[in-house]
Amino acid sequence: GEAVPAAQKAGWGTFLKQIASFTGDLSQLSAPPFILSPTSLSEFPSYWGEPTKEFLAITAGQTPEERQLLVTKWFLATLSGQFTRREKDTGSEKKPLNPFLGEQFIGDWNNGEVKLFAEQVSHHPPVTGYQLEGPSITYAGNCAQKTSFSGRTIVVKQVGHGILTVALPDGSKETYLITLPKLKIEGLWFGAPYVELSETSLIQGSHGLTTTIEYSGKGWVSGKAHSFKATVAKGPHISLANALFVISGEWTGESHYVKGSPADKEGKLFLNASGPTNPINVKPVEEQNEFESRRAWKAVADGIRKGDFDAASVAKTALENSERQKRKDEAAAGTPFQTRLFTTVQNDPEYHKLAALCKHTPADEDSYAFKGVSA
Ligand code: 0T9
Repeated sequence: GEAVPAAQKAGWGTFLKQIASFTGDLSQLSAPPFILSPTSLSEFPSYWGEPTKEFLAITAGQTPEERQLLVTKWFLATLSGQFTRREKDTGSEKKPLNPFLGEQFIGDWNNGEVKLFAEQVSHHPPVTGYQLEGPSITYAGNCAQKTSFSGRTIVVKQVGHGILTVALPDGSKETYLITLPKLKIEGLWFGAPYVELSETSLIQGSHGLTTTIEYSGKGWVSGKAHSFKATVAKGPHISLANALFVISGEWTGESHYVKGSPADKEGKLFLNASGPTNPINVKPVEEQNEFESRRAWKAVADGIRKGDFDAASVAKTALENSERQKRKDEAAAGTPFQTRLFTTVQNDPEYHKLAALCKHTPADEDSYAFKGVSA
């Protein structure tokens, strides 16, 4: 563990042993201070909106094929934020704060042109629901994680999906199901965890086109970290022969595309994912409501940032105890907690329709519909 501060080496060793023998919810384990992030997991949906330009460009697509490519470009443009931002900013992946039930994260981009609403809709297991809204386009999703341990790697299955809805000029609607890739957390042994993506994820349009994205890392065919190959075809990808487009490269850097199935041609530039990012704008803490993440976690986050871990720990215990008390009170009063921004939707027909098109087995998970906010 060369990245582990000397004073925390023993703690890191204990933590690794705990992880190795653990199944279930990693967020429940307490980790040594050097690996703690002052940011809550409820903020992560903002990565979907950071490629704001790519998100807004989708509605300008003239044909289903063009829009399928634009949705694919936006999706790929979100990945470097989702999976390498913490490493880029702080040198390693960090353990995010575990959101409390009903925690909210709200913000916008381009002076309100695109808005984000996120809410922690479940605490055990942790599930975040979110909605991204722009002119004539919304993206609604939910995300939970199932973790297991394999060798020296944490394997994280993302449970959840997103549905992008585009309002077309003729008044009709087009939808896209986004499934989420599996991730591996490597570098744990050295105290410098980072994320690599693996296996496949899908983007299924209601018009019948499917993007199948296959992820690979160091030591795979290309040998390069953070690599992918995506095919756009009618239906889920089986062979390269039926592909309308093939896009390949690195989701942290450049990718290129070719029309039709490629020989070895590199093709034209599809996306450069290493450009500047457009961070979300969030109200100052003083103006936030009491359920908003940065306000609720302020004392904990300040403690972590200043290196005052005793203060952070006292504040965190206070927050957790107060949450536990609320659940007890609700149970005693027979009035279970109600989410404020989202409602649960079981067996969302849109999800099942799109999942059938790409032969994705719908997971046994709920969807969440955004209720809107009364200003
Ligand atoms: C949804 C994303 C997700 C959340 C994070 C696994 C993880 C929590 C979930 C899946 C976002 O859209 C994308 C990116 C990163 C994922 C996190 C990486 C990570 O390590 C944590 C887990 C819970 C840990 O903190 C493990 C402990 C620690 C030793 C690793 C730093």
